[in-house]
Amino acid sequence: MKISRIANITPEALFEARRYFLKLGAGALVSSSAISNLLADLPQEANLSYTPDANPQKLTLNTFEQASNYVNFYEFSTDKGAPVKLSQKMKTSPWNVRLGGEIKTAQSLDVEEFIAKFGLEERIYRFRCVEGWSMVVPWIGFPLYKLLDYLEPNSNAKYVKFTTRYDPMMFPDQAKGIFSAIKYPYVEGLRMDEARHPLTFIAVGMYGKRLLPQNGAPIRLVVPWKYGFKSIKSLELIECVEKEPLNTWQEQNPKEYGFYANVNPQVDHPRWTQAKERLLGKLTKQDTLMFNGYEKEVGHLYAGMDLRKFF
Ligand SMILES: Nc1nc2c(c(=O)[nH]1)N[C@H]1C(S)=C(S)[C@@H](COP(=O)(O)O)O[C@H]1N2
Ligand SMILES: [Mo]
Repeated sequence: MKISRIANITPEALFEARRYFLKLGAGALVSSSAISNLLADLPQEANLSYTPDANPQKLTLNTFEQASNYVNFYEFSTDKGAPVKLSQKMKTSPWNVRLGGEIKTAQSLDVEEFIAKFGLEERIYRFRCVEGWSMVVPWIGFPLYKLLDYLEPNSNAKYVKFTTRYDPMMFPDQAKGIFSAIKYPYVEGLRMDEARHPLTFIAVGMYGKRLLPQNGAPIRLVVPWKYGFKSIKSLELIECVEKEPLNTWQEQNPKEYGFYANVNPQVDHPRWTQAKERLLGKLTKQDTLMFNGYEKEVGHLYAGMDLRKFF
């Protein structure tokens, strides 16, 4: 098999590439990062292979253009459109994610290894930004519980903490130091039961292709029942931890943003209503749904909690 002939970087292709090198007898010398370096030269625009979402709720998708041209990615810019151009040169492959904290074996995995280990499926989810806009996106990735099962968290692991890459050469706003828009690296967190919920997703693609840089390439979190800021982009580190992580937006402004950030039309932001939202591409607003329409699936996680206090 010639590596240069792999059109699709599927799990099968990665395994075959690995087998090919092992056959060469260079096993000990060929690390997984060497393989991902080779795969990095392959065209990233190749379609991914994945199990499609049957879309039982018949959600109407936003267009790829809408979802990839109106973004929030402060590491590039606080502007909604500027990250599109500013992120064009972002080098997203090879890309290792470190895995640590209260787990059996600390390690790091390349994005291609996540794909090979956990497979890919599509999830069509509503996505609601705390600012009051929303969209419907077909993400490609795998549920976070698959990674957590593999990492075997110990009994101290009560939360999962996520950290975006810190690389001022890659991210212009990080290079501004004390003049940056927010404190970096961007951090997020989930309670372990939230992290293990089957809806909680790690995305490497959308609309059948790899994530574009501006959407958080090459690997990001997607938590569909929470405000968009929980869905942290361009992950560098995932840790299982004992204490509730102080997430970036809570640290930035604790009166306005909390840890939970569950979509809730009944609890307004101090400066605007959360009862309605503007779906990208629409001129009129629509009602925001409790837990962004996922109340049946996730409501039990918050039984007995005062959602005004735990906002
Ligand atoms: N690292 C990082 N992750 C981030 C952000 C960010 O600025 N930096 N913005 C968040 C916010 S506020 C939203 S609404 C979503 C936007 O995702 P999208 O641009 O792919 O729509 O990403 C979230 N993840
Ligand atoms: Mo957001």
